[in-house]
Amino acid sequence: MMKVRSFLKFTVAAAALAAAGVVSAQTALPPGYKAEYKMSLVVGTAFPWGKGGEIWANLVKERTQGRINIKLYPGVALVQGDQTREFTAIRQGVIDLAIGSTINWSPQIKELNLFSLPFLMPDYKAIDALTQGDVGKQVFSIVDKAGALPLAWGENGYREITNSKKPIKTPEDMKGLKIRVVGSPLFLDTFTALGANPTQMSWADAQPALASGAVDGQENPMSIFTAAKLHTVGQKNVTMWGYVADPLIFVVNKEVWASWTPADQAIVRQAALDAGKEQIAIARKGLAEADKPLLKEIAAFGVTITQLTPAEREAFVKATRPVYDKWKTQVGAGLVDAAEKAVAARK
Ligand code: X2X
Repeated sequence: MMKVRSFLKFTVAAAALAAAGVVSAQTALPPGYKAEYKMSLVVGTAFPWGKGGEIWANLVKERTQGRINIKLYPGVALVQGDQTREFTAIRQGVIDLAIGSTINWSPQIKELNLFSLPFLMPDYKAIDALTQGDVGKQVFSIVDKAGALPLAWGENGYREITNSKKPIKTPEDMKGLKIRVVGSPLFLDTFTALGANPTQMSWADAQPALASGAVDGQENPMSIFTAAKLHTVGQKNVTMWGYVADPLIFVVNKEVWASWTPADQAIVRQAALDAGKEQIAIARKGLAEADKPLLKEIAAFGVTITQLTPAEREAFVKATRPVYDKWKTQVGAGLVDAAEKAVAARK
């Protein structure tokens, strides 16, 4: 009786562990594998970005039968919320995998500022022309040399300007507005050129700063705006200017990568490509369609959405052109030339 009961207990416990994907009852982990790998993300699964992490982790777990078990760490928790230190932590192995914004890794990889050059990419086809073409390959080789293995592209999105004070239609409307920006100095230059008063802070600090009125505005993709409910922290004015878009890059720490069998490496790579494709579609949902249904949802929260005419937009392009020219040299004129050509040739 005792024997049967303890056997039952054991099988129930083993089945529970296997179901949880913690241990596979049949297959022990290959030598050198960790029981759990840490994936860093800035935002959680309520956002398209975090959703991409969840999709990638789930595909990997399924396709490796649980040999590679990835846990999500949103809020860049592994670097105490400081998103500008994420890339260094990946390289050092504090983070095993990540889906990171090109903006957040720009302090370590200056070429990633490419995507933050104001008004380089006028539409989604322009982003694709860069990431899915030769420029994307060049950027991946730069990221690789900088110390992490890039596997696939994702997308945060077009970063639109929002504020609590008034609708922005001209650069003059930005005079004196306190705008929270992310951690690349290029953003300080862009907003200074527009007459605003930019202040750099992490995403974690940005939300309370908006809520208290310490800053008037910020810039982020509309999918971040809705998931973070920025209309509840005073952001009642949105201007769709599409000045920059930040792609996301799926990466793995190099030592972790080397510890996996070639078959598992292939699975992780393919899962990143599949998840990236799906993640980009989620990020563009409601914005890539001609009638942009997401904007109607946002307007329903009492938010004023300003669309610029081409002439109005041109005034912002002109005002930021000196910043573009300065940063073209910093990024590397060759890479920017290649990007400009790819954008001009987009289909
Ligand atoms: O901090 C931001 O604005 C965010 C969430 O978009 C990034 O991580 C680049």
